[in-house]
Amino acid sequence: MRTQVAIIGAGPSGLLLGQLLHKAGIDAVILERQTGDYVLGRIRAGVLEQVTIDLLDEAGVGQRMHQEGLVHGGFDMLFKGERHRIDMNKLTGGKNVMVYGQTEVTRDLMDARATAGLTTIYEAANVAVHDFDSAKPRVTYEKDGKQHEITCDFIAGCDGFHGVCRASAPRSAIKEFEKVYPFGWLGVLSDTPPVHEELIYVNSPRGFALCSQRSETRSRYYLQVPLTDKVEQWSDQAFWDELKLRLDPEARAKLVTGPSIEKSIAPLRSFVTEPLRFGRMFLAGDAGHIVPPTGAKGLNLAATDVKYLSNAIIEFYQDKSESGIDSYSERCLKRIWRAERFSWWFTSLMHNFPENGAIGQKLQEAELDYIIHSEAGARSVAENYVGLPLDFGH
Ligand code: RFL
Ligand code: PHB
Repeated sequence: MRTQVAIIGAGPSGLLLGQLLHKAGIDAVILERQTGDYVLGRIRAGVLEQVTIDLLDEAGVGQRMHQEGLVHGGFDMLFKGERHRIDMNKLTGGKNVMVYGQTEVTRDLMDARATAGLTTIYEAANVAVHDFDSAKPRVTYEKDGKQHEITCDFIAGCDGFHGVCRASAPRSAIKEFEKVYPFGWLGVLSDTPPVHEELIYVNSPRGFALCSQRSETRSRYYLQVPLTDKVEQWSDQAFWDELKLRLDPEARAKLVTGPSIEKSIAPLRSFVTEPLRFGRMFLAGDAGHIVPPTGAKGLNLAATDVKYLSNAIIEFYQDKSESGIDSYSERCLKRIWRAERFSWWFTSLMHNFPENGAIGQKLQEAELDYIIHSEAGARSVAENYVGLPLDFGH
């Protein structure tokens, strides 16, 4: 088989790239290790920045998001038992975020791809990338017990943190920066009304908690837990009991509990690969970087990587120019490091680090107190949370 761009991974990065290239008349094939249902079953991100919303519109898949997504102009920070609102909309001159699940974004992109009759090969085993140092890269894979080969002009590594593309880059050409946090997030999805109309980020001496949502009838909650905890140890009752202990009295009284429809533990990590280009192979999304989820930046960063990458590839074919692909890595990394910085900072501010002792908790509370009382402090949080403009710093 021959295509212009072989995309590895049918998560949000790969699907969005496929859609943007299709809109520009560029042919792409997507190879995915899992089934479509498996990809849709992964409950992950919930908050979209304006740049992501705009991109989904540009890709022609924004209709349901605008109907069903919830626009949020602020969120609460809870510390020392009291809640304080960060009015993002006011602090950023009118910017908001949209609460719309990654599952729904993925579903919309999958539907658009199916409607356009585009090729996604699910359950592709042993995907391997070859010759990306030349002008004729190849991808091989197995499907139904047979070996297949795709020749292409470019390979897009949209295959997440555990993918094959980054792992295939020459070790001498790659630099990796990593920080692993000493805790994880235990997440529960439940068909119960959210405890509050906006998100609540909680700093408590018992550990971080987050009250999020997917709709007016579906809630998503998270608890900071030790990395050694196993999800089987956490009954629904134990989860709700612990969440209540981390909330303020009003939220505790209002919280509606119910059976979990999904429960999982995710480790927290900051990770960046440099560069993001290896000849004719590019990394985008979680394949190139990971942020801890506290700042809600992972999916949004994936979307901006894909915007830069699709622009670069379109420029290559339409204008016969390599300047976009030459600057891809550097442009992306600037935005990535800004989001890494914010996500690491917000994670450090909100979580309990037992090794920092009682003074660690006091210093966090003093910083939170400063943020809510200083317009400059609150604005800094707000402008990062809604997402820095694409041309920031230029
Ligand atoms: P994905 O979603 O991991 O998709 C990669 C795809 O590649 C496939 N794959 C392969 N296919 C073929 N051959 C191989 N060898 C392959 N290896 C892997 C995989 O099966 C998969 O389908 O990466 P992508 O597309 O870059 O998307 C990134 C986002 O998923 C991720 O950044 C976000 O979910 C992060 N995140 C959040 N981001 C936000 O912007 N806002 C949030 O509110 C937010 N909350 C979260 C999050 C991530 C979380 N977890 C579980 C890590 C909350 C959580 C709990
Ligand atoms: C979510 O709803 O899954 C979510 C929201 C905000 C975050 C992380 C996750 O910061």
